[in-house]
Amino acid sequence: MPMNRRDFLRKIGVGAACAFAAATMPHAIAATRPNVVFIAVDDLRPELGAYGKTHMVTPHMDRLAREGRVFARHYVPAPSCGPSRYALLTGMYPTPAHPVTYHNSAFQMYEQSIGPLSLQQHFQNNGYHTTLIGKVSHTPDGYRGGQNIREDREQNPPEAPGWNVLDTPAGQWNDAWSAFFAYAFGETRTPGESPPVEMADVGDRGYPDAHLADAAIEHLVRRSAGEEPFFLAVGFYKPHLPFNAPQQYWDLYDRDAIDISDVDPYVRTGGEFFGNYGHEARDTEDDDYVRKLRHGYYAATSYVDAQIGRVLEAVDNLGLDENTIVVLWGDHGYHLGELGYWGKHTLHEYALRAPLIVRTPNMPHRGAATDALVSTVDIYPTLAELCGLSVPDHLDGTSFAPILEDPSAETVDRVFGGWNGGTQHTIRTDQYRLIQRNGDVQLYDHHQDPGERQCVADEHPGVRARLVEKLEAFVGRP
Ligand SMILES: [Ca+2]
Repeated sequence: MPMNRRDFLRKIGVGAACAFAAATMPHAIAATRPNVVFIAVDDLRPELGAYGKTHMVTPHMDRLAREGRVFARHYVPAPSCGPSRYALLTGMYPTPAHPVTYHNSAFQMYEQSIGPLSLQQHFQNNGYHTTLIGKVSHTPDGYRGGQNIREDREQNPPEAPGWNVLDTPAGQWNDAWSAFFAYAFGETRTPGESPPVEMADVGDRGYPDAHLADAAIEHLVRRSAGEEPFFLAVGFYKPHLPFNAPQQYWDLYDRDAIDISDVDPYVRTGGEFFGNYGHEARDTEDDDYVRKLRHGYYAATSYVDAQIGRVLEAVDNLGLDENTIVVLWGDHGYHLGELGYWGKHTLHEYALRAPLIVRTPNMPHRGAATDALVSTVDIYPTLAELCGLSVPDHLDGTSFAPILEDPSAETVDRVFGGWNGGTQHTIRTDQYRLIQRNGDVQLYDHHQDPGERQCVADEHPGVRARLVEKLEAFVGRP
């Protein structure tokens, strides 16, 4: 139930004098350009109520979907945090000409001073106040070392330029990397030993994402009283490994009812999943253990959903919703055992398809999803267009603003992806996915086989040749 601004400020403990000042100067009226609240979620599959997955308890993302536009076919350009987020913030596909961009070290392009004008820099240059909270670029606080220790910041500048403020609380975990791999009670991961899931009887602030939401709300209060339009990016950590969440979110699911029929238990691959965590000497041929792993992922998803809900509630209760664009973005998908893989580092649909939900003020056809193909590189030009900024020349993407007006519109007919230092590439069209890897070509027909279980490259030589040509033109571009 929405409340008025003054009551909301009182509820969250903003003092009366400050509340009065803020209440008399609502930003939504002062600004002519829309604000942007960008919410990044780490390793979030499109396994949400909003994506038709009714077994999931994700009421807040589902509400955003009802009020905005769900992109059912949004693809990331690389199946890992660093390159995907680099593509987001530069509006550029990773490129073989700079293979570092196909690794988690992508942000080193800025260290080498060859990174282009970043999304947030473009907004900053156009009078926006820009804030980073949490994992928006690759490290969990946006600083190169990811340490979030004030004394280190001279040695560790931001990974990417253009933030007025970086403000990531680390809570009882003391530094951002420890918070990123948090276990309850201030504990953090011991690589190769800590379990991949944890259920602790703690409140929401027993894990870091609630602290990130607190910081985001605090900044929304502050910015809503300011004169400038703002670009606030908050990057939540869950459901990234370890799949940890307070018990109340585990209790939302009946483990025995969790469907694992699409898990292929006969292979156990996934370097991050099996290399960085201890697995109780049990393996993924054990159905109970597989259900426990999925249960953890679902609990962590519902936990982050609740924190996202708190941020959305603040946007609305502060009266910002009438002049604020909200974007919810997943940095890539995830295999939870499908195709015999646990993790994200493949070029399959499971790894490259990720959530994207956009809500704009005055959006027509609210709640209508779109099947149009879009890529993460399209977000930069879209936000620039919506906010009346110029569209820089270096961008690879195409604005999908027309799809926000009309969910049946289409803006591109193909999207691309790559991985592993630029040695593997993929092209996705309306019907097909083609993957090229070490001279091997795989082709999947999504009209027949949405799970990409049956390679049909030999059955469709014409399609194969046409897509290889398009893909090689993409890979070979300057
Ligand atoms: Ca990620």
